Amino acid sequence: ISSLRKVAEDLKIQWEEKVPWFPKKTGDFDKCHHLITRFDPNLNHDHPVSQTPHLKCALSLFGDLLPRVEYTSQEVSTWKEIYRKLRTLYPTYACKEYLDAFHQLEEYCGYAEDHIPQLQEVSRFLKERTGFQLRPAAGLLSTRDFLASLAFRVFQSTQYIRHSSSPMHSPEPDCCHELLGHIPMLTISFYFFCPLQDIGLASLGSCDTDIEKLLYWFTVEFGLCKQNGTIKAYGAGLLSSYGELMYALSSKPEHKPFEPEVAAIQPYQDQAFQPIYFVSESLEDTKDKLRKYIQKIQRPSSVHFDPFTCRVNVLDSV
Ligand code: NLE
Ligand code: FE2
Repeated sequence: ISSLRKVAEDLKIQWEEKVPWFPKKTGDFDKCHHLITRFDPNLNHDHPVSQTPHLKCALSLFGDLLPRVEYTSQEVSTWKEIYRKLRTLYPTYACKEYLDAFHQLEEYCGYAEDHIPQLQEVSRFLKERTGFQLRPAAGLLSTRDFLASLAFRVFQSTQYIRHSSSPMHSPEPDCCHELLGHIPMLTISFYFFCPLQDIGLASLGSCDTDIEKLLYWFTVEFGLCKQNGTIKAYGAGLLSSYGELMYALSSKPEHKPFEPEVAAIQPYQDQAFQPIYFVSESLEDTKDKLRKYIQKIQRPSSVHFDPFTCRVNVLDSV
């Protein structure tokens, strides 16, 4: 028996050496907030941060403890400008599901041009709708850390707002991007929450190259789809940037049919507008293709999310 135990232990060690560490429970997120710093806010005026992020101390907090931010009147006016402009564009450019969700948020979740919704109120609303929860993030996270949280139905969200000098587009996430781009789609359970959690689960323990192929960028962030014969946006990176939203739906960029294998290897342009966008036949088509593609991915082990304990169980770890 002891030699069997030794073999099991050796196998476990081998597996742990091969498979990158990943969180098994929400408490592990304290190890999942590696920031990517591409722009130094003090040197680069395009940086979306207009104030020092004050969130470091709050990172492990959840539920009713999400920090409130007192936005300055300058910040609220940046929000107002973006909100007003996007609101007039959505009926023409956003997919129908987004539009319905956005109206619901205005009605029930405090979305308004004079008020930047707090993560706390939004998280509570989301939890009721799709079981997703928010967690504050201090900046752009590594793809690995960001996707890992999706496996737990946790969406890591920035809280600061972009600089007032660049309202039309920000190269990195800020609260306009999270609140206007992501949150409406996160309330639509039927379309998005399942594939999104699947992407998260597929990322756990995967190597860096596989993580980059999980199709996150050209669907969740920059996806377009057909609706009643016209092309509409469902990607959050577009729905939060009035500059890129109009550009993406103009004749300037290239539009390609959404094929997961092609979209997965298309490099994502992280500082300016994308030269190529992928258009699916419908939102339903995005969802189906995404799920099939994710299911085919070979994983080092199979993982399962237990909604009662909010833990990820590793089923066959050798
Ligand atoms: N370009 C987006 C915006 O301006 O809101 C942010 C993209 C973050 C990946
Ligand atoms: Fe995003």
